[in-house]
Amino acid sequence: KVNKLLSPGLPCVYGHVFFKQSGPKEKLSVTFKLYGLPVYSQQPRAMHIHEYGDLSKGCGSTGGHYNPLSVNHPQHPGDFGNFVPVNGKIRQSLNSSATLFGRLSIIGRSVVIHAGEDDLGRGGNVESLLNGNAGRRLACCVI
Ligand SMILES: *[C@@H]1O[C@H](CO)[C@@H](O)[C@H](O)[C@H]1NC(C)=O
Ligand SMILES: [Cu+2]
Ligand SMILES: [Zn+2]
Repeated sequence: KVNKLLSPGLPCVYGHVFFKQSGPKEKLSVTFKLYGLPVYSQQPRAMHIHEYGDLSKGCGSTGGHYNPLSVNHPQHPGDFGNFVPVNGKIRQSLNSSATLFGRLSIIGRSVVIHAGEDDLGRGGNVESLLNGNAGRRLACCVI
């Protein structure tokens, strides 16, 4: 899937996020291949699964973090943490606690990459426990 952010003045991030899980009891592997970040910047960028796969108002209509169990950030199933681009690219894989199966499936939701760093719940304010104060939404796509 490919989607761009269309905010002027922000990097035009594009690429793919691959999800692979061979069964409901197996681990979900997530591979990020993202491009278009500033080549000389080592700014960490937060990535999350957001609740809605609704891009009708760009990344702004994807809602907050997908939080089916009503827990604090960064315990949401799609709290992927921070990614430091290398030469403007993020190419990384991780194992996630999210799932493609059953009632808590992330299919139809969205992935959002933010302009800023995720404070991982340590920001000392209410927003920190909701979204990690990760800033503007650079790009997003539907899972
Ligand atoms: C994901 O889990 C598998 C199986 O436990 C392991 O072999 C692999 O190294 C893990 N991948 C990452 C990126 O941590
Ligand atoms: Cu987010
Ligand atoms: Zn979160």
